[in-house]
Amino acid sequence: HGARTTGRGLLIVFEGCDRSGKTTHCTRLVSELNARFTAQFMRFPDRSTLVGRMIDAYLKGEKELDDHAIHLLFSTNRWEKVDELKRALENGSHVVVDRYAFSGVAFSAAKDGMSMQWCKQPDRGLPRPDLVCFLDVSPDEAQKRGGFGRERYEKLEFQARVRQNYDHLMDDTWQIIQTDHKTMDQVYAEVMAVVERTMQSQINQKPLTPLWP
Ligand code: 2DT
Repeated sequence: HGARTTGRGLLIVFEGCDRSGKTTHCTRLVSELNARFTAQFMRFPDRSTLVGRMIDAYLKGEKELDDHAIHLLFSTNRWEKVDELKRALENGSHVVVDRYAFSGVAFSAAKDGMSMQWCKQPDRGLPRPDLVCFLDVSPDEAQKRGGFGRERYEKLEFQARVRQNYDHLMDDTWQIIQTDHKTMDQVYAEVMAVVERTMQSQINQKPLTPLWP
């Protein structure tokens, strides 16, 4: 082996509406990356922490919270993991994240009286992903895949507003992958193609930058 020229790990985020297949593709990507590199999986909300348990109770409808308060808890749940995230990346591990600050903004800002501008502030300064894989699914197709579950937010009209908010968050780090009328393998091949392209861009030779400067 020659000199170590690998740089830091890539921060790869998956976003999308409910039933878009994020979790399936994240899990597969992590295991395939692990065959060649080291890769780690993270997901938000991380329901295992104290804050995560409050979020879980809120999502299940067992607990009521003001819209601002729950928004800040989702953000806290990311900040409490930021050291672990940065350490993994600096140690050269790729990190694949199932939902991130974009979900935070897209979902909270879908509520009346919650502005996108306000919603972005608590997550300012988190590491900006190198790649955001946005898995797009139409409401029709989502319904065919078994419909929405019982958690808060899993309603058609709400998901439509979330989808619109996502449009305002996209920038050149986003790759939109249409999942309607495609098999899991077809979608995954597209995921892998954008991941490979991101690796070839050598962006991991550059330091991490903060989100929403
Ligand atoms: P999962 O179904 O992926 O566990 O998500 N959400 C998520 C927010 O409202 N704000 C956030 O910051 C995050 C990360 C999206 C549970 C739900 O929580 C929503 C769906």
